[in-house]
Amino acid sequence: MDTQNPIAVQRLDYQPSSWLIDHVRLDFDLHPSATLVSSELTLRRNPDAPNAPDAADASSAELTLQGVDCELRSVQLDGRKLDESEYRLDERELTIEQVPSSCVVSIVTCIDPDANTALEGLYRSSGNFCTQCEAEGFRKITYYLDRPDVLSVFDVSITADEASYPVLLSNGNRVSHERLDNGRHRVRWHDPHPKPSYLFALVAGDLACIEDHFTTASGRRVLLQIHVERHNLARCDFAMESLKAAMRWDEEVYGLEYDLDCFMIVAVDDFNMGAMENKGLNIFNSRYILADPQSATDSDYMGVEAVVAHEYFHNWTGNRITCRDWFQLSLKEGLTVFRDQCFSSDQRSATVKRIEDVRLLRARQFAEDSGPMAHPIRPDSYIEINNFYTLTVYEKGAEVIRMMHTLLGADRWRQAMDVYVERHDGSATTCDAFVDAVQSVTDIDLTQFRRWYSTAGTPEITVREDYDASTRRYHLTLSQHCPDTPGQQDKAPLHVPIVMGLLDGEGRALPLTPGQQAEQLPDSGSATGQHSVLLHLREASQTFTFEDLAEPPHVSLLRGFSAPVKLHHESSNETLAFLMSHDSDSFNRWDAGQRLATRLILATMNEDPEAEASLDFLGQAWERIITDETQDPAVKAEALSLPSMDTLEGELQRVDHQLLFRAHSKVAAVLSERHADALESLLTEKQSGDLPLLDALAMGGRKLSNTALSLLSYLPDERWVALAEARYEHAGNMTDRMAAMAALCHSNSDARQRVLDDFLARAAGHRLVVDKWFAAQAMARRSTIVDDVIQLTRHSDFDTSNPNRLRSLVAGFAMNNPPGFHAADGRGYRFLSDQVIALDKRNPQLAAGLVSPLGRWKRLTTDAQQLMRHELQRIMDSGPLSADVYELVSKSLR
Ligand code: B3K
Ligand code: ZN
Repeated sequence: MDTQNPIAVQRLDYQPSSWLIDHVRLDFDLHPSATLVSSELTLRRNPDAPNAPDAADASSAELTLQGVDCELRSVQLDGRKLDESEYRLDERELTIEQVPSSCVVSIVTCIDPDANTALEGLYRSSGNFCTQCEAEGFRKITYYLDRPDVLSVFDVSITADEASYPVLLSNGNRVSHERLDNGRHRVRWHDPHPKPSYLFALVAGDLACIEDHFTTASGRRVLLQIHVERHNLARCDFAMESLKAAMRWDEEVYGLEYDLDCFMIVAVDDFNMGAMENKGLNIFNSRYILADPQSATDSDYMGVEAVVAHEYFHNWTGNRITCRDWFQLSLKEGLTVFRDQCFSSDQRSATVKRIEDVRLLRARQFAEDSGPMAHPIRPDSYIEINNFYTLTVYEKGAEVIRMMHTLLGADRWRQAMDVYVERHDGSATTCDAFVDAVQSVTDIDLTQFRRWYSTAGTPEITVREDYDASTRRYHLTLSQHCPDTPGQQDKAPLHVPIVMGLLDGEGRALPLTPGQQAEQLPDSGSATGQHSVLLHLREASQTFTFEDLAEPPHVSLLRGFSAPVKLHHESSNETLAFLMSHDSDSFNRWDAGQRLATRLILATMNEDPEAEASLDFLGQAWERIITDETQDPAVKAEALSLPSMDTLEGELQRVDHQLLFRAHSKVAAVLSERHADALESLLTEKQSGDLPLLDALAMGGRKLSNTALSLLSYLPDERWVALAEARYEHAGNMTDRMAAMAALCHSNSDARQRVLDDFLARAAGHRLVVDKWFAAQAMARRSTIVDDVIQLTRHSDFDTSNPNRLRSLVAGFAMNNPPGFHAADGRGYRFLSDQVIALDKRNPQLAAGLVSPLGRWKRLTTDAQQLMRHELQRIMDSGPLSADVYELVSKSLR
């Protein structure tokens, strides 16, 4: 693209398409470096477009189709081959000048899948053909109206060499198979559901599959297939179980059934993201399908379950009801993330799931909100849409949906979803239309709530408490403010649902009579709901009064993290420790511990004498947690995990990473020292070895003992290395083996190398396991880390053409190793910018995915700022950039 003149697309410029494609026929003649794609588009003018002709008007008009990197071989209009003078062609578009109001356009293009290193459009992975079309990859296959609001019925035929590509797949139902005489064969597919081009998929390869069936609530028998390379066949069972569980859950919770005769998943090794929800033919990064005890950790298993469910849930929220334009991306992504979060939390511990999701939001999404790319969940403008598949659109988008769920309660929420599906099934729509559907079932006025869709940044809520003994009244004043973000100043207040409760001095929940401003929680039957009320914070500052309290209460705010905000609440050590023990809301018990730990780490960093007192409170609380036999071990593990460096960064205006890291490590070391005996016995205690691998208790036990190990790794090597090596040797599963290796990577011991060598040898080339070997080393807290990482880029197993491998080392280092990445001499920054520059030429999306750690310079110390800016500038000056990298780097430099 012309980086001097990037074209920004604006949300408010949306216009309906002038043309519609009712039907498309696609014929693929597959060859690795010259695939012929013949298309036949049945077009008509869109009656709903501005300047649409009336029915009687048969006059002709211009037709512009998008196409990139495809060689145009021929164009026909209603069967007549067009002369070059009858159309215009440039690098992005094909324009046919005079086209009658309804017609058939036939196009032949030739594309080169083997040269496609960007992994967008049609490409090859491990010798097999596959596609990735969202957001705008279809235009790399043929010229088309490549936009999500043009929905067509697809008929696809695929012709390929039968020996090399015995399996030929596309969306919908298989219609026919024929053997041709030259060793080639042809399969035809028909997808009855009109869909936009971004949901098109094709796969051709030498694949094996596992099969199962699912009978829908209304009795339709659906064939389920997971296709993988033959040697991976034994690793697909968990993904299949997850798929069936997700299908059942969507029927039970939302009444949504699957709608085709077969549902297929294909796993490929080279994939830019997690997975893709193509209609009836999901294509996955193999890391979200393949799992067995020897190669996958518990969290890998959970990742498979969540992503399989997420892509399946898109069948309704995304595919049947899709986005009108890409600014509406959160319509499908925020909603579908919310749905997969609820699904996962129904499978096992809801508390742990909520904690994990909030950790991610605070560590990564809050950072996005306070950085150069801050944008609302419904962005207003983009240069490259692929840059907006962000944590904001996905995770904060899910929080916005969750808030509506909280406001309505589960029953009303289901009604809202029913209305949404009823109104919009089979169409492309907007976030506004979604909220309209929600509004139609509730008396709560959502006008102000809609600002969540247009406001960037994390709102900050400051808390003030006043108790008046004479009137027995307790006043809670909440003030909200949302910091300025690029292009947005002085933001209007949001409607923030605050779920809260009050506790007396004994830790008993105080009965709250909902007054004018506080309401009974709609889901008052739920665990959180019983003693909680819902406050609607709508003003910049609002005081809520609670009557008839004999003593000043302890307040528990934002239960279950009822809104994606930062809370500024000056609570004493006593109060936080009290809430850690007594809050009836399990999420807030955990969060009180996080707040106490944050206070302790920041006080340690500032050499504040207060640190001592916080340490005592936290230390005693940990003692109680460790010895509490009744608690879920997974929840205990969360309670014994300190807030991450990224989360702590979010609490600071200016960050000195080395100082923060030293304080973080010191606190970890002191706490480990205090509890060393208990932590060691957590490591050596009888593990729940007999329980089934994925039993919640067994998983929780592993999580707890591995948390203990990770804490011990802050002590001098001689205290824990032997233990870790023994644990590695006796590990019966990948979770324990990986945790022991990761801990040993921090040490300077011989054991480290022994274990690394052994791990790599055992991996025996299994790609996902080798990725772990790189990732564990990338995260090491070693003073030589930058050199170690550079050295690893020269390892024979390092491969920049495989996104998983590249990310495991490079993103692993830049995003999960703050002390290494922020090395004072700037070599961490230099390493990353070198990678971005080199990668941008091959795979812009992957390169762009690495840029964000370089965008946060404004919050660094002056020296670090200069070093980081220098690297951004170096990328900018390195030659023509992709639109992807250009957009992120130029916005980061502003
Ligand atoms: N919709 C895809 C993501 C596409 C990313 C394009 N750059 C997967 C998902 O969110 O389910
Ligand atoms: Zn999605």
